Amino acid sequence: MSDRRGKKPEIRHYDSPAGGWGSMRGLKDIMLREKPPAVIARELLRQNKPEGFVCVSCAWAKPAHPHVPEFCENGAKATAWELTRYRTTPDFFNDHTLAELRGWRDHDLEQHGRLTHPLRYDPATDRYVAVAWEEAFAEIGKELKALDPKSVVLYSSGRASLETSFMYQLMARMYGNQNLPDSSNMCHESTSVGLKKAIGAGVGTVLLEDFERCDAIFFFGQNVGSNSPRMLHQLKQAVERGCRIVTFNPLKEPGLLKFTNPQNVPAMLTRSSVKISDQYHQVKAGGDMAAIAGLCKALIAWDDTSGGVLDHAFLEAHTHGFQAFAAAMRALDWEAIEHQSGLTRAAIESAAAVYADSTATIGVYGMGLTQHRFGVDNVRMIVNLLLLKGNIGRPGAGVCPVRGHSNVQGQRTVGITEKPELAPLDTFKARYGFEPPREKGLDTVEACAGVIDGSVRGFVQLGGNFLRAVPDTDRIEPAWSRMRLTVHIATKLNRSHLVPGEVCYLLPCLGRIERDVQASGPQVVTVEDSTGCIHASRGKVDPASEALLSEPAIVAAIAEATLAPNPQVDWQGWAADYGKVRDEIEACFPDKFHRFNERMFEPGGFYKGNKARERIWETPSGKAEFEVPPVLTATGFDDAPGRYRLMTLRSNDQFNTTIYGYSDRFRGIEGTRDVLFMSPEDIAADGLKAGQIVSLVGDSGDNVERRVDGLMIVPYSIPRGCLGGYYPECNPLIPLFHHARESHVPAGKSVPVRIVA
Ligand SMILES: Nc1nc2c(c(=O)[nH]1)N[C@H]1C(S)=C(S)[C@@H](COP(=O)(O)OP(=O)(O)OC[C@H]3O[C@@H](n4cnc5c(=O)[nH]c(N)nc54)[C@H](O)[C@@H]3O)O[C@H]1N2
Ligand SMILES: Nc1nc2c(c(=O)[nH]1)N[C@H]1C(S)=C(S)[C@@H](COP(=O)(O)OP(=O)(O)OC[C@H]3O[C@@H](n4cnc5c(=O)[nH]c(N)nc54)[C@H](O)[C@@H]3O)O[C@H]1N2
Ligand SMILES: [Mo]
Repeated sequence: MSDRRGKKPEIRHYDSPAGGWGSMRGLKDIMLREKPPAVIARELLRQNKPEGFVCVSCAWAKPAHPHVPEFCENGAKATAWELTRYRTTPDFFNDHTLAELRGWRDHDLEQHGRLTHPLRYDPATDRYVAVAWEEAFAEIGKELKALDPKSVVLYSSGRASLETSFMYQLMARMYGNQNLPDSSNMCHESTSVGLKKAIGAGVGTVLLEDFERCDAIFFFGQNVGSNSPRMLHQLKQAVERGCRIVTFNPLKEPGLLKFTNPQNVPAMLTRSSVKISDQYHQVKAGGDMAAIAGLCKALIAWDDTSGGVLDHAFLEAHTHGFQAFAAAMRALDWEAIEHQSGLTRAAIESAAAVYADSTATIGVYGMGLTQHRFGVDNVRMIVNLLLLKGNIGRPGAGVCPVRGHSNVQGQRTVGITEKPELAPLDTFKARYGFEPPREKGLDTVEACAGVIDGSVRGFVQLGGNFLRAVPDTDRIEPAWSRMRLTVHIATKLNRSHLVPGEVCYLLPCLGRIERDVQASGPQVVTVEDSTGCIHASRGKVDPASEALLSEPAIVAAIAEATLAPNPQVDWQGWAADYGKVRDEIEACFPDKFHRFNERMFEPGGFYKGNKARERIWETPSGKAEFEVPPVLTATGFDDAPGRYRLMTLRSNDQFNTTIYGYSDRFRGIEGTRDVLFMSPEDIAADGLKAGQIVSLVGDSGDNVERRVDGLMIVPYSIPRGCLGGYYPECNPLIPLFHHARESHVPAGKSVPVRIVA
């Protein structure tokens, strides 16, 4: 049972396009395994449609005029995973103690199926046992009331709807804290901090229509083929129009090389594909700041000699700090840029030439920029590059952070934040008649530190798999069970649920694809995509179990059991009619959500707006800010003999800690996740062999042993000194303190490690 992988590990060479037949096979495999009900075909056609449901996988934008099937291989996998026929019932827990289940793999825990009944942990037998909902809420309320609110953390993973998220943050603040970390803290928080400082808005500035007008796309550290495959349609169309894509990524990612649209029958039959990246630069992990500095230096030099390269009118009217930035770039020497980026001057200049020729450029990025010690500075650097030619706030141009979870951006919009300045606290106070806490709450890293030092006593988890997603997992797990209270609202069993506090509840909820009927009738929820557009989502499938409650209903019941009655907050009334929650969101965030209930069905979503797109810069200087990069390498540690930079990566067969299977097709890995990608030159230099099993140990010099064993060496096209391994298996190697300065995003893309043969 604990190993369902079956297949023997296999390493292949992959040179097919992203999408294509491989994608159809990937989909077939999961359909056969999950055996979702026949309605699946109908559901897939409703995916990402104005009257349908919003995909539970990534946050990529949903077009106003969708394709007949507007889903990708991985979106379809996510749908099948939620609609699976399998169930994890209370009986299952009769047969398995938590100690035993802790020996199971992430894949096997979730693949066992949907949770069906509310469960309470019984320490006497080390098992979960069924409990009535009322009993669960009453005891959770009693426990929360007994705890100091400052010692309780209310985490959320970015899947919960705007309605649930609004209620959840209000509950936290009425309870008495803003300890509201969310998955964004491990993800695009470097964006929220960096873009806010640079352009006054913490989110991207592009809309889908900009992809129809750009003539260059600069792509940094985002694996589109696996993690936002629907975006390949926009990229393919752009390329076919003559747009040039320049990619910076340490790994050759097939999704960024070529693409066959699996929905295009002629292309499938002729096996023809479109080349995506015009140039592909294998920058060193953490070397982007140097690479972008090289681009900027080249552009500034060309402009100094012959003029006409930079947009001086824009720089003059709209930016602050250009002269200091330009002077710093002029002063850099190419040798340092080449050394720190791992790219030649000629390669960087050829990329700069594409940018110089472009009239409208989009800068796209993902975790390859944000998850570094200098992740915020990486984000600032991409803005520097765009500002040089006025590429923000103009049709076809802008900055495009590709968000992760389907509503992670939206949660922040409606108040899930530990930062008091980002929530309308005075409005909450006036509208709901309570005194909201004003001090900063705990973010993810601080919450982990609090669990370790014992100051965090209670932990509520709205979705997600915190204990598996965070760094330094081997240090945090032992401390986790010392907490008094742990409460999980979840759809499937995962590692976080298997390490109970003294009192522990596991509360199963409806998924977004399922029908949600409340006292006022069938409900609709809303989510915000990567481009700031807000969409309605209507579930239609029969719930996995009759005992499930919706997330808003669970949050409302916990709030009622915990908080003193408040005539201005009608928790049950809100849970009975989500339209009323949307009225509250509209009242608290009127600039973004006016006529919310009316506009939510607009095809393509309604745009919440972004001042930076209109070139209104909400920064202290009132202009877009250049930043002189403080360093050129984002790793935050020095190179040393034997020390490698480990990048922790997603495979094509997972959604974060949800492991669908063991096939990373694009990278040629089948049947295993225990691999280490390494350059053939380094393998030879270290006296190692392809296929050899090695261990990784942490090398951050703090005298804590961090170790992951049993990794098979796979020769791969990756710069020397860099390694690739999978997340979450490699998370024990990341020290908790190794995170982005300013944003506290764990620096999972350059972890200092050594190889032990
Ligand atoms: N199918 C699927 N879709 C997903 C997810 C999933 O797990 N599965 N997760 C969702 C979530 S929450 C998120 S945040 C996104 C994540 O999507 P991505 O942002 O694509 O994140 P990663 O897969 O971690 O990989 C980032 C890419 O950055 C590259 N990289 C690593 N280090 C560097 C560097 O220093 N510089 C540069 N230039 N590149 C680097 C890696 O080679 C890799 O191609 O995807 C979302 N969508
Ligand atoms: N080393 C390393 N660590 C990383 C990363 C990395 O690249 N490298 N990436 C980071 C990033 S970008 C992110 S976003 C985090 C992800 O961290 P999380 O968001 O905490 O983790 P997920 O794996 O997305 O959560 C999966 C669980 O969510 C629950 N779930 C699924 N659907 C629903 C639903 O509809 N409702 C509820 N209530 N529960 C649901 C299921 O029980 C499932 O087991 O991990 C971070 N950790
Ligand atoms: Mo993420």
